[in-house]
Amino acid sequence: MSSGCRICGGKLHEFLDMGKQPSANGFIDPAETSDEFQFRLALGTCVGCGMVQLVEEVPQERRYHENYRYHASGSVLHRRHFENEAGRLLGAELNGSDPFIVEIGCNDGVLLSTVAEAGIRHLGVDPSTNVVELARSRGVRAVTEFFDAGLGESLRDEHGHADVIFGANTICHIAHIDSLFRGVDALLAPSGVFVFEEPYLGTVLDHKAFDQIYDEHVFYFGVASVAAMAERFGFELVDVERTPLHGGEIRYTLARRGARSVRDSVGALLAEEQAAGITDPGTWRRFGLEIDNIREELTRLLRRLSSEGRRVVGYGAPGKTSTVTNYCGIDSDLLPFVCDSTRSKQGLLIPGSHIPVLPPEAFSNPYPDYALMFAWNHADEIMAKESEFTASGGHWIRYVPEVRID
Ligand code: JHZ
Ligand code: ZN
Repeated sequence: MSSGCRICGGKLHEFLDMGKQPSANGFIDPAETSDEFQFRLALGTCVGCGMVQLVEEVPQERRYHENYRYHASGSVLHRRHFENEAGRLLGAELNGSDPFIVEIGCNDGVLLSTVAEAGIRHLGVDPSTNVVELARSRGVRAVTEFFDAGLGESLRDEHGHADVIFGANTICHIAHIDSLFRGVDALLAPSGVFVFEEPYLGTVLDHKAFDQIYDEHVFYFGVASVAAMAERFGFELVDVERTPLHGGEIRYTLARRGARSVRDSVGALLAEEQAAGITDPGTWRRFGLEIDNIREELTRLLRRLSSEGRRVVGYGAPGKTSTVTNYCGIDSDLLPFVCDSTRSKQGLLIPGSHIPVLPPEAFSNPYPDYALMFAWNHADEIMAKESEFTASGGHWIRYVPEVRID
């Protein structure tokens, strides 16, 4: 059972139970499928501060370790996005004398490699050794650690204050949020900014992106809940901006309370959230019914295609694939394999559903009749790369925001 809100201790109102699920990036060896770890994937809203969060959680050591499978540089879209983001920070924030940026969850150095090239003092912090090694090979200075209060203090003692603390698809993964903010408080310069971009609750709702719900995403940030969280820990949400990755995220900029003026963007998005009823229990009850429908339609479609003798395979093995296949009960009978360009996922099985992950070459050898697009947030890049598939009569299947054949 949950012990309440991780931010304010308030009671969690549970609104969605997606059943027993594995850790989404816990790809497994075909020889080691017994005794697979599972937890109950359920979401609740805090009645005190409004933060949507997992009811139960998976220990962080199980999620981040020497074999973290997600490599942030795996798409052109991501590389360009973080190059631009680094450029923006270099121009707007890292322009004083001897500036310093710390990235929490630097992964393979997708952002910091640009900062390193510019010769700016930086430090990546990431608990997963394998991705830290990749970052180092790109000239990034990085340490293998979980960020918390103690680390924030020791980094300040060793390197001095940071002008920017950055995180992308990381801050919502950190359950010990109080310790995280104490670390940020210790490390951040008085006029510095804490910037993070993360999956957006509003996008989950609009796109019915139920596959963004998995163990790594402990929190489902919204503008109102992040503003409340910032305030609780002595900060202020001063700017928000929509960014395009993962179907639509928000970049939050926090400063120490009163240190910067609050941009109009904050009020504007808050108003949008209110109009959308993002915190209303009824909204999420409907969401639960809608995703039940997606599950029914998708499995019905896959069963029909299978009974008609059509070949269907999956494209992409993002963390999302685990939620979709396990929630919908899709196994290797319905989907013999998925292909993915990440070498360290190939040869392994999707956790829970045990669908094999093969290299992209398997896709064209020969092309299937239909391909289920799991990496839908990279659809433009993938469909352009695989244009031969549709040219030769193949069809893409989408499942968010609705089941559809293209
Ligand atoms: P992608 C990530 O989740 C990880 P995931 C993390 N947990 C998080 O918080 C969220 O983002 C927000 C493959 N691919 O980016 C590579 C191809 O095969 O949607 C990846 O395995 N061919 C930190 O896992 C997957 O698709 C291609 O051409 O949902 C995409 O994973 C391309 C472009 C990608 O992240
Ligand atoms: Zn709370």
